[in-house]
Amino acid sequence: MRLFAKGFLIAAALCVALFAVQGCSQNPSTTSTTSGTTATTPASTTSQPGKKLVVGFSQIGSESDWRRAHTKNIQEEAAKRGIDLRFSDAQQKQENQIKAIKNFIAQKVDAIILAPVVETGWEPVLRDAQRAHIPVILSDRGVKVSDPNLYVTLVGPDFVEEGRMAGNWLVNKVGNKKCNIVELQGTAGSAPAIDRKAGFEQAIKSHPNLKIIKSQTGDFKRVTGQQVMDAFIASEGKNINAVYAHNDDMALGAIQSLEAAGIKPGKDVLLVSVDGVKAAFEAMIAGKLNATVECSPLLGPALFDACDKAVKGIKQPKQIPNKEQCFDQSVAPQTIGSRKY
Ligand code: GYE
Repeated sequence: MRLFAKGFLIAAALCVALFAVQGCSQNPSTTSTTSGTTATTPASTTSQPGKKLVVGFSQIGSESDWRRAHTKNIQEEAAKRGIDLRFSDAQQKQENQIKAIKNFIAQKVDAIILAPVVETGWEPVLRDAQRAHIPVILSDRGVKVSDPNLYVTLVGPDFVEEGRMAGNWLVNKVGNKKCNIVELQGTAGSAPAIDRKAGFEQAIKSHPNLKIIKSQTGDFKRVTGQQVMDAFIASEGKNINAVYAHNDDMALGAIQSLEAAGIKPGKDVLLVSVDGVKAAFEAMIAGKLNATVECSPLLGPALFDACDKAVKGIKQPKQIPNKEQCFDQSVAPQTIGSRKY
């Protein structure tokens, strides 16, 4: 009897030790921004050692440098962690994203990462995933749903704050001078387009010398940004003092448009945008873009940490943000070397 009890104790101690080791190795890069209770939640079968985590990733498309860096980062991080990533490019269409999610459900993936092109219209397919007990983690953009339990968490920044930072930069730059602004909006109905507009408007609200005189979508793309800017110049001409673009690609398109019209970007017309991609830093160094608000696309590690936790049933906050800042021409030369996207 005594021998049996001793044996049992040793076995139990071994189990505890093994569990502790596994717990560390399965979760190698938990970010400081995530929080949750770990102690009592049982691990699901999908988190067993040796079994590859299968994650479906519904990407919007490849509309911008930001998006391409985002895809690359997620694919590289999946490879690093030995995750079986099923990648689907929706070419900007929500219907393709819905199809992709249905496919992932049929494949019985462990988790789904969704970068939703627009905010609305997701309820039915998210309900399908919920019924199949597949957790959905949102990347960068938010959705509007009546039931917050339809997704686990949103790994992404505060777009309103980004818009505010861009607006504050312009307010400081122009001081008391009159400033007619044209706005190049992101994809209609997308969270960053809606929120970056709102944040910017908040920042300029109490400064009547700054006014948005034209605002139209350029779909987050360089060529569309250029075309819309051509139209702005055709109707407003020299009336334009500044361009606010919801992303760098559209600002870069606007720069080409201004130059073609014989207007000096960065000098005759100020330009401020969002993302902080390498090409924006190059444009700042060339004196053509004045400022950009950083929005990091390097979300892979935080997204897969969130997937890991979700399959283990660990509670997570509803949003996992990342820290951002505004860069202008004065810091671009010494900063460009350390930019990672
Ligand atoms: O700013 C833009 C991209 O959702 C944060 O999408 C993302 C935005 C990013 O196309 O360049």
